[in-house]
Amino acid sequence: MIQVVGHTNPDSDSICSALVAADWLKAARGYEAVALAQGEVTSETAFILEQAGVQAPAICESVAGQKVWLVDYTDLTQAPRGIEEAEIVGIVDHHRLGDVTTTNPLEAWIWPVGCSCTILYHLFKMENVEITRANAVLMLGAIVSDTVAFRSPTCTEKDRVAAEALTDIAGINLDAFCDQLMQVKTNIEGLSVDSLVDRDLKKYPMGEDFVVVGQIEIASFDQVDDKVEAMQAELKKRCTEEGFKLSALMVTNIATSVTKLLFQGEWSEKLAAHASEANIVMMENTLSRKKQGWPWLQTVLG
Ligand SMILES: [Mn+2]
Repeated sequence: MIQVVGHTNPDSDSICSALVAADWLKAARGYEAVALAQGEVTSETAFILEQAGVQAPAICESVAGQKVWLVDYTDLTQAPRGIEEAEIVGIVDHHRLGDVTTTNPLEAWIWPVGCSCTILYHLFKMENVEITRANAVLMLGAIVSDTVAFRSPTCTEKDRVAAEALTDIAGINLDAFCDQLMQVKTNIEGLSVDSLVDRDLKKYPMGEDFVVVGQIEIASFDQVDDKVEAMQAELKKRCTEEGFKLSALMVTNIATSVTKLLFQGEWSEKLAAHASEANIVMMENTLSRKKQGWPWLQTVLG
């Protein structure tokens, strides 16, 4: 049995890719496979699952001694417990190559596209496997989410081709679906500050040290004005309690493509020259952590 599992603090792509990849492994390869998640789904993912009529994957406890297929990451810091004693048999991902290593040859599909589900769509095509409506909705939802409705600089022609074909199979109105999904994505009402910081928090190794960078997407900065102070306090707490050299949160306004980067920690001084006010950098035309936020931080922290 192959355990197909996405990254920690799972986003929609991580969940949808795990579900779809498990189906692809069964249909295209005849393997036994099961999708797992490293945490509860967000309300955005719940919306996509509901549209698809699919249940959320079970929570992954430990993968020690198991065959594992990674979707949407290749960093050990984002992998489940027991990964050192697991056999990684495959990868579908669209991030920079991380630090996983394997003992046996593996199947690795890593493309510089906007979404892991885009790669999966092309794998279904490659193997001539029929795409069900449920899987089409899951893949489309992940693509719309990851590319911020095709507006992110991470979005490629391959994502657009996949989304167009999947829209036909899903039989839905793409514009309406994008609007609905963006609304759920940017709705942070009733969410606690620590859950917002955790929501999409990623841990990156830098030499011997670690930094964490989270991201939340909103439709207007008014939504967070009264939360910034508490968010900064929460970021500071992460540094003192967990020893991170920097903890940062990209607060991204998807309506204007402006990101407010909040940051705390010992390495804050490296960012001070770029700050518009204490512990805040304003980043124009910035939607993507992978392609914009994190590369910029790496250079400045480097
Ligand atoms: Mn992704």
